[in-house]
Amino acid sequence: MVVTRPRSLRPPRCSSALSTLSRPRPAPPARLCAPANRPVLPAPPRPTRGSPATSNRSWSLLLGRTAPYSTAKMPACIPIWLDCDPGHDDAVAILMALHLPEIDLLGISTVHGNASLFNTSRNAARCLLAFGSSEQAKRIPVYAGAEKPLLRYIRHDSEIHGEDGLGGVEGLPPSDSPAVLSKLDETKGKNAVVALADAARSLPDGEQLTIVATGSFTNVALFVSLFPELVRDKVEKVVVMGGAEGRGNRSPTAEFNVLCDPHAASILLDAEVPVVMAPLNITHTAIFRKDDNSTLLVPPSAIPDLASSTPDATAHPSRAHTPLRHTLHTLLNFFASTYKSVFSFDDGPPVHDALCIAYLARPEIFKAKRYRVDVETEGTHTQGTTVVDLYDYKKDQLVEFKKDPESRASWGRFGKNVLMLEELDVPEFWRMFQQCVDEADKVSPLNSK
Ligand SMILES: [Ca+2]
Repeated sequence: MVVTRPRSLRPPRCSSALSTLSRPRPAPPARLCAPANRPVLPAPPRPTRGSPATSNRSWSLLLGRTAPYSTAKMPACIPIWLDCDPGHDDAVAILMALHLPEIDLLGISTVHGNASLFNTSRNAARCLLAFGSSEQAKRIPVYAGAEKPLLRYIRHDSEIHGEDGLGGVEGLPPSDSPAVLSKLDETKGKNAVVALADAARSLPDGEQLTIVATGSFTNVALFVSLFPELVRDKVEKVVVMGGAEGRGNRSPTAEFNVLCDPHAASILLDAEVPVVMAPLNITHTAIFRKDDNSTLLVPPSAIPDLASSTPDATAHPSRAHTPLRHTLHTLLNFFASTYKSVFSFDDGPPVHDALCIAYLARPEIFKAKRYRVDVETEGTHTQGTTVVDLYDYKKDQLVEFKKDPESRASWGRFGKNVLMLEELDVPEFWRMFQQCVDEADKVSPLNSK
């Protein structure tokens, strides 16, 4: 077999290295971020890890200024496909995928997981319609994918996400609203996995799709099985929320997304494509705390105005500044309540899935390391566990990795197959989130009611 070596892949890093995949994107052809809902401007300044952060206000000012249109300075944009099971943290991922200037969201597919496919599909449409601009709501398709795992019995997580997957969230369009049903009708009867393949195939020569998977991995496993040539030629990498090293959240040792369909996870991890994994170990550090909630309710940029009219607003922001912020407040606080009651997370909920989007936009705020990871598909007590080879016990089996750690094959069955995200600059992550809310505030239809 001829193994192509993507020029985009660098050699694997060793301990405490920044992402091996945080490399400059291929220059031509440049995909330029110019969605219709936002001005085309140079990217905001990015503080390096440990440097003073850019405030929300300075970001807003930068984006709000008028600058001469300059294609030379426009940031390259990452074309992504989001496969998800909304889900409160999926909803945050959708919000950030819509509003981070580095991301170009081409499409959304849904999968069983946090709730039934019926509900996750409707929830994806609800989030798109509520958080995006009218142009994005019209342009970005939502496809319903697999409604059950490859082999296992189906399971959902109403204890954490409510019966419909977005329990406790106020202000979203109802699941049976004409807008939601009309959005889903656009793709009714069409296959989500084929749509994903079409999206990859439609990219210009030299450009590759990044797949983000934040639910069960059934759709993605079917995709890599059905379209290996596209995986090789037109997919840059797959970024997933899932797995863990040494812990679980829906069994003593298994993370929910992997546990829902461990066979699918195994198929994905053995595919010859780079997989970046955000495991519980890092997502549990991205906690939405009280201070984050205060900034969500009333953005710092609004406080000077509020302070002159309502003196208590800065000290006790009890009301959301916009309807969109109220919706996000109810979303994250329902999630906080279930994480507190089920997992005793007293400080707030972790927004697992959103880390995948943040990684693509700002890989420099993460630390990562490449490992061999396998999935326990049959264990009596450990089904769904991700087995992370921290100390290279399997190195003699990794013949493709030893042969050429830059090859696609080195990420497959006989390679170090996962770049594991291990550390995150958490304050910077939350600043990114707040910046996305600032941007969503400008276009969300929730704010025009
Ligand atoms: Ca999810």
